[in-house]
Amino acid sequence: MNNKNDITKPTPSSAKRPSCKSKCESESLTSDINLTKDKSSDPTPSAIKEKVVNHPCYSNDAHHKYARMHLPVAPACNIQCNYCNRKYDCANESRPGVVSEILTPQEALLKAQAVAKAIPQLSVIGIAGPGDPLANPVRTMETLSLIREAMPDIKLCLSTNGLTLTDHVDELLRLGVDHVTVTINTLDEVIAAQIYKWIYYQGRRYEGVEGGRILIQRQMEGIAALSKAGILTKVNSVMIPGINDQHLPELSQELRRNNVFLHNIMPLISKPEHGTFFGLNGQREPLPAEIDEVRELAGGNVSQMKHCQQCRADAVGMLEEDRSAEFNIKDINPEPEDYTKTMEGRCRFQSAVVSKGASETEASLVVAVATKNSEQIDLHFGHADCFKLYLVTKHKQHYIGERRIPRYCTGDNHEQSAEANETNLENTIKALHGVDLVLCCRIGTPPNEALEKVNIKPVVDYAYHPIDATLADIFSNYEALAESKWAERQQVEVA
Ligand code: CLF
Ligand code: SF4
Repeated sequence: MNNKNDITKPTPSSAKRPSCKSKCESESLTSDINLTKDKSSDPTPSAIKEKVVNHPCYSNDAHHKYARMHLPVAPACNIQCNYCNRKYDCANESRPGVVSEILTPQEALLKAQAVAKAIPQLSVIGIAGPGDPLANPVRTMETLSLIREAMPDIKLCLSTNGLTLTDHVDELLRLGVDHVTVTINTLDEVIAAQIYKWIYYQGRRYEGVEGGRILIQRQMEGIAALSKAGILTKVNSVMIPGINDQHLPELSQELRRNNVFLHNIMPLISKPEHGTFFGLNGQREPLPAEIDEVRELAGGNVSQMKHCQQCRADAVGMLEEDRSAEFNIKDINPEPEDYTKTMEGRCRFQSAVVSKGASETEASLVVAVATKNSEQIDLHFGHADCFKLYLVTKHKQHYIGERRIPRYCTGDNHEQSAEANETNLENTIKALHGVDLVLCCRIGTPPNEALEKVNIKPVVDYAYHPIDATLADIFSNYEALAESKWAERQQVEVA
């Protein structure tokens, strides 16, 4: 039995049927936010909306328009789940933990750039295995860092069992990982003992209830740390009939208390041919009606994801498809073209998607905004580490995505900063490729000149104005610029 006095064990309140019907389809996420803290540093509704609007897993609507890819750089795992066997690979099989090849961080970057070019819908790159990304921290962080530096228009995502999550939250935040998924199957150590064969923690192997207790404690500390860091957190739970199915609504109550944004209750995959403990021992999979019932109960607490495809750890493409077989590393050109060119094509494609084709038939402007809260133009150019990109036509404004950059202004030490600033400025200008206007609240002379040189117009006239109202107003002030850029583009296309 559980030891109720054990301070390492979370203490969920008892499960009960929610009084309201689940209204939590993920398309309504932006208006149904589970963040309950009242701190001024919390993300604004606009910031959260922009985080999820083009993430295919976090938004039901986005998965019809945007693609994801997983980079299989993390072979090892620090726990053994009874539903996982990473030994077997079958190209026709789609389940977590399965991959056709393990990549080095450098190969992962090559593949990521090739996929970003071939699939302009690609908005997010995640590391999800085939083991646990954080049981392979060096390979995982190096890969994330390479992608962050070379591909400013890509969102970064990570999926983990949570055992060592707290040790890495600061680094994930520094690398601009906005979305983390933690797989939590139970808060009860007795149930955990039936799901996990062992865990390996701080140089020791733990089994049974003891292993379960440590894992649960670390997972809950991990999601608390993510919430504190402002990283959007999703929890995946594998529903195992007869083991944790009745417990999942109770788990979702605790997730709500920890500001988890989205809960993804996934059916157990359990076939003898997969060679897993559960598969070999006849553990059955849940029926669709059973999953619906549990999601309905849990949905009263946390928004439910219902479109998960239980992707392979090397999945590529829209969620409903897997194009991983088209992108084997041996077939990828080891000399990729300059990513700025790829990024320009991707921006144009994504502009057409968000504007439903308007950007291809009329003059428009791509506007980059320096903003802390996604509601006002409230950042100095040199203090931005991310610019939000919008497409503005005569009649409408649309959010496209973002460009992550190294902060131009790095510190107080003058000697060091001058050199670092120069490199950062160069990278920032490169990352803004394809942008027409930059809105910020202030800008120094060197960046101002550097932007003008590459035909990007810096604008400070709207400092501290609301973004929405500014974008609605700005086209009329820069219509001539939009028309001349449009004419230029038409000429290039004819040539
Ligand atoms: Fe991958 Fe997971 Fe990021 Fe999505 S998948 S790391 S959040 S980018 Fe998505 Fe695939 Fe389901 Fe995962 S459909 S298995 S939930
Ligand atoms: Fe497999 Fe993931 Fe469980 Fe590790 S954490 S055993 S990789 S399912």
